[in-house]
Amino acid sequence: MQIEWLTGALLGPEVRRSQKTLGDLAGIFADRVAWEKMPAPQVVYRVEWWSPSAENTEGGLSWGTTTIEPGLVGSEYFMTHGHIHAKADRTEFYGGIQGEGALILMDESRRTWTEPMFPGSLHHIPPRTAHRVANTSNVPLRFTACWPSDAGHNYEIVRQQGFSSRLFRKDGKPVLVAAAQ
Ligand code: M6P
Ligand code: ZN
Repeated sequence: MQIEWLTGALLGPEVRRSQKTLGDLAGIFADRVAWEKMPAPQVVYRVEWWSPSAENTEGGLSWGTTTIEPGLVGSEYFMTHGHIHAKADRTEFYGGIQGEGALILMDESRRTWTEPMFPGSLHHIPPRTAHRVANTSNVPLRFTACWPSDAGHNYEIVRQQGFSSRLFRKDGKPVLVAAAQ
């Protein structure tokens, strides 16, 4: 296995890849009318990762790099779906590589806050904390991640209840806005 540190790109036969398009992210962005006018096949982000241990292996780790394209749905920045770990006490590291953005975190009481992401930023996602990343720059945002093999992804909470705040561009700058209930 190899990593190209300047981009986070992973190289090797064991690398797995996935992507999420606007169509895959139905219901995730606030402005449904704007989302419907955009091309469903447009890629919002790609993930490449290496899982040397099988999923669910206690004690194992996975390593990944995510690339989020620049863009907006209405005035909301392109972002990852977001999840909380199925094993809720599992934590994770994120590290900014390229571009600028925000790590959006929400705790169990639905308090949401952000941490700025930039090349060299390093983030610890605490237990029981939902997380997603938004690209607030004009270039692809690339970040690396390391998570326990048995963390699992629970997407239901985000799909059903969303985050309590969303990141919109206002006057050219990111602003965290409480979501309509
Ligand atoms: C990071 C890690 C992965 C995650 C990916 C995309 O690389 O946290 O586990 O899958 O981001 O985020 P999401 O699963 O929310 O689409
Ligand atoms: Zn995670």
